[in-house]
Amino acid sequence: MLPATLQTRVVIVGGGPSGLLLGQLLHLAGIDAIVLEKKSREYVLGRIRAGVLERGMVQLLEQAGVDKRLQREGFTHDGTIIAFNNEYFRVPFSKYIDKPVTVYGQTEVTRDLYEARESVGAPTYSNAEEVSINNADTDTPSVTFVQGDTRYTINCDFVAGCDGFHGVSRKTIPDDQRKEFEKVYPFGWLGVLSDTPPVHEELIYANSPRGFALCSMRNASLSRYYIQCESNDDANRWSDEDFWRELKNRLPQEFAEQLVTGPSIEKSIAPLRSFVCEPMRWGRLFLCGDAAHIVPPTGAKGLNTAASDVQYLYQAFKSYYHNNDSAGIDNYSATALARVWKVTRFSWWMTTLLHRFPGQSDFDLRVQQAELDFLKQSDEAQAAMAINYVGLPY
Ligand code: RFL
Ligand code: PHB
Repeated sequence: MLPATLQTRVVIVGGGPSGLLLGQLLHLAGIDAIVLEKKSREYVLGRIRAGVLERGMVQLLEQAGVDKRLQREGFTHDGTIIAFNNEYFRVPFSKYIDKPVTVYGQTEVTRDLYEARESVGAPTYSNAEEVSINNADTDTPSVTFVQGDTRYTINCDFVAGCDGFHGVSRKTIPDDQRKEFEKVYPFGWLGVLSDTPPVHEELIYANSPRGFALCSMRNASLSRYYIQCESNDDANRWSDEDFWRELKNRLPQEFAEQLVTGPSIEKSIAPLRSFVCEPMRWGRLFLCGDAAHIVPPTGAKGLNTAASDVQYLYQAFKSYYHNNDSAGIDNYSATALARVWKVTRFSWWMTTLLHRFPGQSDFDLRVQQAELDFLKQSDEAQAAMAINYVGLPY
């Protein structure tokens, strides 16, 4: 194994959307950073995940200079449909807040960020193995990793842990110095991507007696649908035909009749959990995105919350390097967590409102129905949903 030593300001562990966005913003601010990604670029770009971007995230992508395709190809939505049994109503975001959301896939955001990073020649090491963060509680942290037959050591000022829920960053914080909060939901989401036009121009979140369903999209001819399933279900057990039948059974008849079906391009199951790690900083290591927190996808907050962390951390590094001011760094964890918990509450609320829970009593069902009725009738309840859905400010 050949040894090699590198030097940079910030090592970013993880080349998902948080790591790449932070890297691009730091690059534009003249702050050197190296991104380390465990997988290949093709693998990262093969993952189908989030599809709805808050205004704050779109502005951040604009700031990073990676919004051209998004502005061209993204769809602006200023409302969403909530369905219950065979009825539905619309929550018009624009009645309550002057901010829409943008429908544009995480896969495309990640592709745009990789291309931007490549075009400025910023260093990214893919297939980085055995990544280890060392001495993060001192003023001289370093990160080691293996790529091919070379073992690299990067000496740096700071480490940004953007390596997702299963990464090494969070686990680098000693057990007795972090507290983890977790709620696992007793179901998962079976998702299908299909080359078919979306059933409706806006998203449909449906609570039906057979469980939750969501109709989303990527563009005018690419749809993304989800249905609630058992946590331990296997996507291969579901034929396309079974999936479409089940989805139709969970939608109001008017939409079920309009649904265009076709072969699935991708089919996978995601577990649902809420998870928060406190604090989000240990010495010179800062956790960002899924490395620090997970939300259930109801409400589309995972990617967007990763983006708000990135914004706080980027501002903190900028103040530190440009103005010799470490207040942002010192306050990062508290500032990010204050927003993370509000988003955690909102995602938990939407999940609880729209899913059928195993063992749900008749009482629980009536309360759920009453809450949906209240949301349908109350401007105040819709306003609370709208301001959270389009994104709390940061
Ligand atoms: P990511 O996207 O997980 O990226 C982390 C990156 O770090 C790499 N990595 C390492 N790199 C170096 N060294 C190591 N030791 C490493 N260990 C891991 C990984 O390969 C990966 O490339 O986290 P990031 O950047 O914080 O972004 C967060 C978002 O990806 C996430 O919040 C959302 O995608 C969550 N999520 C969804 N959110 C939504 O809003 N709507 C959705 O429909 C939705 N679907 C999903 C999802 C997350 C899923 N996961 C994590 C299983 C569906 C799935 C399946
Ligand atoms: C998606 O399009 O993948 C999507 C949209 C909204 C959600 C979750 C996922 O709440």
